[in-house]
Amino acid sequence: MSATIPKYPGYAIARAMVPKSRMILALDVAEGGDALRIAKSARPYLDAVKINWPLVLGAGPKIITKISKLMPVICDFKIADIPNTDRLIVEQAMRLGASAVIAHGFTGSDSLKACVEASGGKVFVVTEMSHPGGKEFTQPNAERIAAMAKEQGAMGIVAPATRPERIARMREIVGGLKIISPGVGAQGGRASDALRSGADFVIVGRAIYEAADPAEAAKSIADEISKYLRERKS
Ligand code: 3DU
Repeated sequence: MSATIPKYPGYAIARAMVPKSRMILALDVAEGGDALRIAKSARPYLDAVKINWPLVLGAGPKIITKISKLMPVICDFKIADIPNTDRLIVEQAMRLGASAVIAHGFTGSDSLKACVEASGGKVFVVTEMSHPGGKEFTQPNAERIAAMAKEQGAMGIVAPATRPERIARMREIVGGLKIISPGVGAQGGRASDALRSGADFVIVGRAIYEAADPAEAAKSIADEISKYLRERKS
């Protein structure tokens, strides 16, 4: 694993990213003021914020920098290009303050290698997607992609909370890599089921940012998680 680029602002935060709540907010709102308000109010219940295209296109790339001052930011750009373009995208995301990026794996090992090198290893690789269509093309290739993520020195993988049994299968393949799992709430998955199956963090979007009180919604999922973690310990 290459770790040659430690100078980006998010790098130190990434090293400090230890699981507390085990929850990552998918902040898919398009307006910067809304994004900051929701991130600030839900912050006590979060380990990180995931930023995707809706917010970057709506509020501009500097929103990554602003939110990275509150919490670690994972840039979910689903990077999927030739190695050189992948490297250029990752460099910009890290320069803006991202602690990690999300890349697709289907583009192959050379593309993933470029992402790993450009981020100092801070890449999560999409394996099987959580929506119904994720079964068509991503599921048949997910196990190979997970194995490649491990071989190439990625930090972790993205696996579906909508199919906890698939998280368990991915865990067998990736060993100690981090697993982050979207699909909790609006897509029907449950946080405790995802964690029980081997996820390290769950990703929650609409169930928090569309709620009348996002902090309260985040708290209720955080409570479910803490209850599960207490039971697991005892
Ligand atoms: O369904 P939600 O609103 O909780 O948002 C889920 C987020 O996770 C959203 O940003 C989506 O782009 C991302 N994601 C998936 O939902 C499924 C995947 O397989 C990968 C990422």
